[in-house]
Amino acid sequence: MADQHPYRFCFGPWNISEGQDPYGPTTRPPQSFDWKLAQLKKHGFEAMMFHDDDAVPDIDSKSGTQVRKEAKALKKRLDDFGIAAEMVAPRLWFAPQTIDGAYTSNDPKCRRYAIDRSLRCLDLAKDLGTDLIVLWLAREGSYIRESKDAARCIDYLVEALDRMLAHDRRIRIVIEPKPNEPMDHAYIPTIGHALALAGLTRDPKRVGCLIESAHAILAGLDPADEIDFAMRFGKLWSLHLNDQNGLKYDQDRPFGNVSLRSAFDQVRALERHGYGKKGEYVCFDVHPFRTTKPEHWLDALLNSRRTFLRLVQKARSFNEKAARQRIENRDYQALDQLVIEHLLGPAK
Ligand code: XUL
Ligand code: MN
Repeated sequence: MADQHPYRFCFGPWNISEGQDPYGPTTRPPQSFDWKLAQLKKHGFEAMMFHDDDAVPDIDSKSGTQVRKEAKALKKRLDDFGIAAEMVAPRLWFAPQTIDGAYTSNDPKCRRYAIDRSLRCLDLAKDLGTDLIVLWLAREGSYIRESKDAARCIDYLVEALDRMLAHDRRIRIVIEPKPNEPMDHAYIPTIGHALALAGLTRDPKRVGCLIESAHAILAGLDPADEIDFAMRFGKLWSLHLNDQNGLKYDQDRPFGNVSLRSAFDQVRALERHGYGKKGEYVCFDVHPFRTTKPEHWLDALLNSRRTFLRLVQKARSFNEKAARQRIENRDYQALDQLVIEHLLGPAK
């Protein structure tokens, strides 16, 4: 069993969302960034994740000097709160230039925009004191298979990653795969794809991955197996825990609330490999239900952390010897029930 070590937790300002969905408007009033930061601190989270424009709103319309000034002011505010910036992610799915993809757009001007914006994001990360860049490749894929050359798109992705790796020799890039939504099919749907792409870059050592539980489930994969796979390569540098009820839209539900057993398996995999020992954070990429009242706004995050910590206890108290015996006896029926009884706890 891994040493007892405290996990450190993190979320992003978008996880205190206002309830909007494609069919209806917000259901909670907007809150300021300062309020969100204060909530994060008050509830004992130690870091915040940022999209580049969470950190500097309207970043595209601002000069380099202005972005720098705002980044430094934000860094000071974070320092005052004793909160770290876990990562910065370029939001490459909002701007008109990314309608047909960002790095893989068919239009060279749009591809240039995506790379330029990413390089600015690297400078911003430096000012915020983090070396971690997250790439969720939202629009890198296709709706219409014949509209793009998928092999050439891999070359475009490598070119973009290479430009970033050359721009700042200190940064590390993590790819967050997701198989669909907004695209019909994404070019980098799984951790296997992400690590294969990393291998084509100029410095594979600085390209790793981030697993989001819901994204793995949407790809028809087991998130715990994805964790084991990434950690076998020493490549799991960040994590978005949440849950997902089947193959639907991306739900970002609280961790463990759909499949407690899958959440247990994810925690067990993290424990087995010592996730967090090199400073990695456990981030929750969860959204409150649309029905959530403002006074319960933080509950999706707090419940996810509570479930996570309870499952750490469950992983540490799992009867590994009994499990091994059942494995040796090829009695997986009994192993199956051992897990269930352990999760259920003692009968009253
Ligand atoms: C999208 C998603 C993003 C990334 C950050 O599904 O998970 O919030 O985590 O860009
Ligand atoms: Mn995510």
